[in-house]
Amino acid sequence: MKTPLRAARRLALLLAACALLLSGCTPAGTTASVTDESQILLGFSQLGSESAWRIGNTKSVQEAAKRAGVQLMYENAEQKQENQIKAIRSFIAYQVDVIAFSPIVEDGWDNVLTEAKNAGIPVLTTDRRINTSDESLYVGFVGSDFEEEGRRAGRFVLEKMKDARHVNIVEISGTIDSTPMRQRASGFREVLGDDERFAIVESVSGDFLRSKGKECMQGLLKRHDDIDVLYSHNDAMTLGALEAIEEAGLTPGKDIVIITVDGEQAAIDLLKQGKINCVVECTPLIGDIIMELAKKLAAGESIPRNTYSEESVFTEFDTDLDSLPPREY
Ligand code: GYE
Repeated sequence: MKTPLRAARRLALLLAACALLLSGCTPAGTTASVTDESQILLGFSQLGSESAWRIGNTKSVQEAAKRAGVQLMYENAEQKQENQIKAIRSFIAYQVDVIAFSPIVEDGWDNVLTEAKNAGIPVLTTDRRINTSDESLYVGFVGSDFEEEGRRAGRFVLEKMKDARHVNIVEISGTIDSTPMRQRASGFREVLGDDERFAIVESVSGDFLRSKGKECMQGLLKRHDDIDVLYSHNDAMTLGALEAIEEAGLTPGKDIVIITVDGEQAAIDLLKQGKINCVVECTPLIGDIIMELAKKLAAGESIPRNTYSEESVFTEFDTDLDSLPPREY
């Protein structure tokens, strides 16, 4: 069944490439080139470019595809679920071998993934997860353990504030209904448990964006004059929040303890300067493992249901921060 479909697909791609060559342009965000028959074709729907993390993730996927000899159809959904759904439909129309996508939110994928399943195309979710009652709609997940990231943030609060009698915490969370937002919040709460010394006085969503992180922090500082700890779900929002804190005449890292997630270079630099107290690592560098899994799927092999990245945590208590190699994001 695969051979005639593949031939038809290659022909469609060839015609599309010729048309593009003649018109001298390429469609925005699409990478489709015609190469040899043995290459697998992977459709990858990225959710957007909201943070340095995301940009590092896109780069990791694109470079890994080249290294692995995987032909990549890449689409950027610019933060819109409907664009991701369209991209997945176009991958199905092209009869790609494998679909990988980083779902912006967890709900709302059943219809399009049923179409992929009916077309016989295996689907891998990368970075974030989906919520579905039909677990057969995707074959596997590759990315981070966000619950553990939340727990690591919570454990740092316990350590740092061990002598405090009462701790007021504010939280700036990621995109509502996204996996990292839900799980980073729940892992954090799991560790703080019902220890009454710790009060999460307010939680607001900054959508993983630097500008919104700043706006959120400005609002939080207006509404609360006794914030001890900021737990921010990503570095981009943290960078914005730090601006708001400094503009309010406070010193981040001292007046307010700052905990952030991702570990981009900018956050590590601020940790070294004492403006951030704890960086929970979340790596976007999952391109190589995505290619490995995609090749297995294209060959009809099975893959693990979950593949997690190995991650660490960097804090003001570490003595070897200066020996950290430069970050790739
Ligand atoms: O933490 C954030 C990005 O889904 C893990 O999305 C990813 C998150 C990451 O915008 O910076």
